[in-house]
Amino acid sequence: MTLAELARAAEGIWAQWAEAARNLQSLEELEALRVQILGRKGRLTQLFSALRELPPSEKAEAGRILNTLKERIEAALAEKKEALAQRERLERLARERYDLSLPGKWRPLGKLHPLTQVRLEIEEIFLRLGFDVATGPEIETEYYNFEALNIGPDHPARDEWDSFYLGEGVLLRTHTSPVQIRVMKERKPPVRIICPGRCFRRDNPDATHSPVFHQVELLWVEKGLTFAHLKWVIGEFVRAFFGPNYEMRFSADFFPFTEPSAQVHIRKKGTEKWLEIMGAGMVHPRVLEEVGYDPEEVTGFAFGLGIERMAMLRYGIEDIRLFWQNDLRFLSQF
Ligand code: YSA
Repeated sequence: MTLAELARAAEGIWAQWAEAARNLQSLEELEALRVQILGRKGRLTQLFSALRELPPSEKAEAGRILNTLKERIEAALAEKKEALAQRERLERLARERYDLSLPGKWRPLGKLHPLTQVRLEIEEIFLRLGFDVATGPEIETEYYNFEALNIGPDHPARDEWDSFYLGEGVLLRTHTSPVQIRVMKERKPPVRIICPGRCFRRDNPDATHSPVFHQVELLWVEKGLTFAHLKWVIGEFVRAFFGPNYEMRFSADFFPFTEPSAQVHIRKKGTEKWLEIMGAGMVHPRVLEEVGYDPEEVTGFAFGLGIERMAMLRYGIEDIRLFWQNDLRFLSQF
């Protein structure tokens, strides 16, 4: 190849670029053109290889021609690339334009079940008072559910807790009190816990009873605890949960695992009706002995309240069955 032929070929390449560049529609087409000219086997690259065939005296001039062409094409390519990219950007923006006047899509937000909300609130109150949360199994043995709580095999109190038996000596727990026993057997005093959980009784469903319901048990065992401490804790709880407009009263009751035992009632100040909210009492010495504590050394108190009952009082709900019906009109109010 001569210098003149090389210069003509270079012009031909520029003409090819100029012609093709006019009709380019996309960045892909631009890239294909770049490869055709500047790629490893591109026309200009091949022309650079042809430099070798020229006599040394012409090489410098030929090199200048090719480098100038290369720079021009590269600059034009960059300019074209920017223009095409800008065009594609504008087209995309036009395609993706949002119509802010369209109505939004309503996505309903999930919520915690009202019973869960009430349980968490009760837990929060007692956590602030320094209690830990403990849990125990829903499938229990007669020993933990009854015997260790001083409810012997023929004790009439067993009738009050009509139970679902799963097998010999194994049942669905009828209250959260067995968790007291499990925790006391594991820990040394002082013990300060609450145990929220599900309970099961063969109670016919009605406005205030459900065969499955929830309780929160509280237990505090330490040196020197008296009934006055129990009254103080319950008073703090009633104030925190129901507010200052409620008053409480205690009346005598009987539980085999507490002595003395009491029922706690509350009522709105200025109204007539007292409502029972929990059973409570000083832990029976036999229960303390059963778990290996010395009743001469430590005393304790406990109570058990129904979470459904708390929620019904708080929200003025008249029928416990509403909690289980999964009716969104009911649930979405909480
Ligand atoms: C008493 C003294 C203690 O030192 C510790 C705990 C207790 C409570 C005892 N273990 C107990 O279960 N007592 S209870 O039979 O009266 O139930 C306590 C609460 O559970 C009731 O006040 C009620 O709110 C709730 N409950 C009982 N059976 C229910 C029910 N809630 C809904 N449906 C049922 N079938």
